[in-house]
Amino acid sequence: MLRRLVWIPCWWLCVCLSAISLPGQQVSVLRLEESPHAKLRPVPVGAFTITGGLWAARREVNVRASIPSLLDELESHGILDNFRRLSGRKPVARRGPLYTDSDVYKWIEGAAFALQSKPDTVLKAKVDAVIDDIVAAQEKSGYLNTWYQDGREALRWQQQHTGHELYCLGHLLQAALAYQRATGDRVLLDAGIRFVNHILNDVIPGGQALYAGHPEIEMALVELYRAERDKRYLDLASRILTGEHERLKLTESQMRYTFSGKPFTGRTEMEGHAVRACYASAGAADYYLETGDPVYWQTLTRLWDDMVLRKMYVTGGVGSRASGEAFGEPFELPNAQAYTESCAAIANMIWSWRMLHADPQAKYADVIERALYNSINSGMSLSGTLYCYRNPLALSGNPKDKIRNPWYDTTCCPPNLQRVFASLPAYFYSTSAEGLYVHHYASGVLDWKLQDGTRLNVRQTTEYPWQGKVTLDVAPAAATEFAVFLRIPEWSQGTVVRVNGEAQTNVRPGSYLALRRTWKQGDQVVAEFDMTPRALRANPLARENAGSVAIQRGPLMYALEQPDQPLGTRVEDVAFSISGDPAKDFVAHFDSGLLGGVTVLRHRGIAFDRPAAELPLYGPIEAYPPRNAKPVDLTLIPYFTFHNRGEVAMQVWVPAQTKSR
Ligand code: FUB
Ligand code: ZN
Repeated sequence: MLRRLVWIPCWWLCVCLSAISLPGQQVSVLRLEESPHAKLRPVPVGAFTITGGLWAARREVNVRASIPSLLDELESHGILDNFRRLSGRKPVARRGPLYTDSDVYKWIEGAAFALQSKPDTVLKAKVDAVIDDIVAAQEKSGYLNTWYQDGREALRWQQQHTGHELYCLGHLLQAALAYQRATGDRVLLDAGIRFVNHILNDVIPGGQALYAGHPEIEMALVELYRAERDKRYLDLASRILTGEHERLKLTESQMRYTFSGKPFTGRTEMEGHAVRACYASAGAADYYLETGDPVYWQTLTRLWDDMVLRKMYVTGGVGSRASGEAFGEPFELPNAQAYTESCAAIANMIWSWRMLHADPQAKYADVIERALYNSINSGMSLSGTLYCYRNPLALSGNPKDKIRNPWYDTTCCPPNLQRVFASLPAYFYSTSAEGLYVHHYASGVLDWKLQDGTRLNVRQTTEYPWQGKVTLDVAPAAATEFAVFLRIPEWSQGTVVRVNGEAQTNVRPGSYLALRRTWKQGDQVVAEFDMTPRALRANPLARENAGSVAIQRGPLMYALEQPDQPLGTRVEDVAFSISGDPAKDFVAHFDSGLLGGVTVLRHRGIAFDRPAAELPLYGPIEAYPPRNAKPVDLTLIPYFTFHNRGEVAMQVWVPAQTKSR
């Protein structure tokens, strides 16, 4: 036997080893290998190992604390029992709103991405048990939804405006694909396909029109099409994106709010429920990546511009209005009242990610970075067990503003945050026919291949986002000519890039710098991004921000939070004092003992002697004499860490006075 083994040729060993490597190391979050209109292909989650820094810490907390504790919450709130009840495993009443199945699916998806990075038998066993409960609840027909089974059959497909049937199915499919890619196990995927086939074979032929009252299914169906190469799934996505409003008699306001029901290509502005609108747009972008329909692209770019130029917060959050969790009018961007649901920032990110793969422009990655580091990052506490549903840009410190909680009756955000953190390595690099795109920066090792099959190892070493220096050791298996496209963030106004010590030209903020050469082992790129803090103003039409500035350093937005200020100084009674030299105005200092280790900004500002709260609500001009001000040393923390020390006052936009020089 031993003698026989010795004869196994090396190439055969390689084939065997690649066959037993995990599927998650081969397929990304989006499988764009055969998508005709994708200019980029993302790398698999397992191809990039983040080894240190901010994201390594956040991802570790996600796996160690967040994913297990949310499973406990889903259990204790009866959300898993909703499945067991249908299979007869547990005789209990159904609990929670009608879309709770989706939260279980998103939890599975997050766990699946974690398994794509690192096999974990304990976690896998938990997921397998949950999947077993889910599949046991599925009807023979393929239908699967714990709200509309066992008593509500007659209501199926009759309440699509609010019913979330397709939404839950979409999350089921995404979870199933991620789990199949992590483990090779198709049990959940086959259950999802049975449900889709039931719609195709029974529901539609039965005369039922379809309507995504909450978009999500579109993305999932396109990804299912990519995985299974069954054109019916792409066509079903098209049917939903086109809408069947005449047959369903939907009202205009229903279609505006849900961003569904009528042709996507007729849309001209981001409106209605923010998560719905961005999920629909992400699904439409997926559809474009497969079809190249130019009208879809025109619509997508118009909508994306509407969001980014007029309706997005400086934190990357979207959806200003609590009423309807909706987009507001252009420039309607209140700070304390900002709704900015975590899911909406995530939806912005996943939509922008699809746009980037259709058209590799740095502006899409810049928006992803803004949302990821700020409005998404804030959504999960440093402990990993508390979550923001809303991510406002100002808080008064009122104890009733308990913005971080372990559980919400509508618990969409926690598992959504988990799946983003767990899948994050996939968002750092993509390949193109020309080479490698580097979108984001974190210490870690990429072990992947160029599109011509050349193995490629890239080691990033950096303290980003605390420091601006990034070193990339680029090592293809053999010397190969290709381009490394390095994203120069729009905020980095003075970037220096060197390749093997040689300074590069044409380094423009907000673009990809193409470094074309024959790359070989030992080659090194060093980028020095400009981390000078920037005082940002807002468009005058964003009226609440008039006279104020928000401070950004690198990708991070900063905030004043009460505990960091000198005793007796209230954040609502201070102003920044801007000299015009931001490096001197805001001095960066890494504080390893604060909030898990963050770079703070120190600023010599001014504090007003008379609290604004004591001034009259209204009065003649004379009632508001200039307040006396004295210098005060203020400290700003990264926005994403707000409220990790209780319900305290916090502010991103701060009044600014210009110092005469
Ligand atoms: O409707 C399901 C989820 O609940 C939405 O995505 C969130 O915005 C919340 O409304
Ligand atoms: Zn949410």
